[in-house]
Amino acid sequence: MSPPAAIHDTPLSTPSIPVTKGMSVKPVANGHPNTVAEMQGNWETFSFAPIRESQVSRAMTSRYFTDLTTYTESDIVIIGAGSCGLSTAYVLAKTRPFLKIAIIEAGVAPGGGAWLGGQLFSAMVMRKPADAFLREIGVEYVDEGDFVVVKHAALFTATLLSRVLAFPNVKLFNATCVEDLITRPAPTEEDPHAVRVAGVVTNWTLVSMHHDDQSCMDPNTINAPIVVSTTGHDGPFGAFSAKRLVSMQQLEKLGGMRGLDMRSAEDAIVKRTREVVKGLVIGGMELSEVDGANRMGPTFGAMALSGVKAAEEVLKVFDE
Ligand code: 48N
Repeated sequence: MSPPAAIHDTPLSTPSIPVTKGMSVKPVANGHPNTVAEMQGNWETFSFAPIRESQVSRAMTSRYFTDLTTYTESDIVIIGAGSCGLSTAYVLAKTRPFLKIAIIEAGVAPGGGAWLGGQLFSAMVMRKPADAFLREIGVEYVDEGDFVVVKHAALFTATLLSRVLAFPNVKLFNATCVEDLITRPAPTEEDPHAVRVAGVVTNWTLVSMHHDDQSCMDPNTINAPIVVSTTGHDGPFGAFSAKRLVSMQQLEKLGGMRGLDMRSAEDAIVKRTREVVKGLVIGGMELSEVDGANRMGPTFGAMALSGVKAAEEVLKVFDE
């Protein structure tokens, strides 16, 4: 368990963006250039440093499997690297640099539905006070009064992704799918069959998509005392944990996302982000499938602030 909160809470108000001050450059044997400027105009003599294919393989696989071994016992697992999952990861990684945070993303490309603003238009709208999160991570916007506009949704998502990946206590496992939840019996007076979530069951996404046409391809596991599920409301894997809770009788039925109502949807999603069953916090648009909240359509402030709230719900568990 992590040391008491007081030791290392990092307030969000000081946007200390983790930027590498200039990478150390080990000298290469035959005096390669160290700057782009030195290369320009010298292409005749240009060549890359020597390499053997196995060096590349070892550089990738040694790191990946070290990470997999390190994070097989995580403090927190976040399912889904969309705008809500990444916002959750940012807040947790920044305020608790001692917690190991694993993000499991089914797509090769993280980011979920936040690469475009709506109907393939590029600008992204966030209603105030979500502009505070944009200032926190350092994304410029145009202030339109009650809302702000980021010139391209990819600027928000790429900036947030880069901030999250720069934290040393975060590991993103993309192209990896959560196929199930690890559970432990946690009977209550109301429900003797109640469980608590204690981690996730994973597989390569491409494997998950072919269980029907290949022989058994068993999964892997990651243990964690708390899981945050932000798998969105649609798509082939949408609302994964909400649906799984229903099929394991931990939720009676899906609430079913309601029609689009921007004014009610965003407040509801942020306010209701919570620990739905012990050990499992659900946020973002997946929550609309649990509670039957309305959808908000092409505005993303609730995703960022649901992530802020989800992080707060997680820290309650660590501060118990
Ligand atoms: O972007 P999404 O789908 O989900 P959120 O909640 O982060 O953001 C939702 C937002 O993009 C909207 O839908 C906007 C606001 N529109 C609302 C509206 O009314 O239409 O990201 C979910 C991520 C995706 O990247 C999926 O690939 C991933 O979760 N995912 C999974 N990753 C691993 N294992 C799984 N089982 C899984 N299921 C989904």
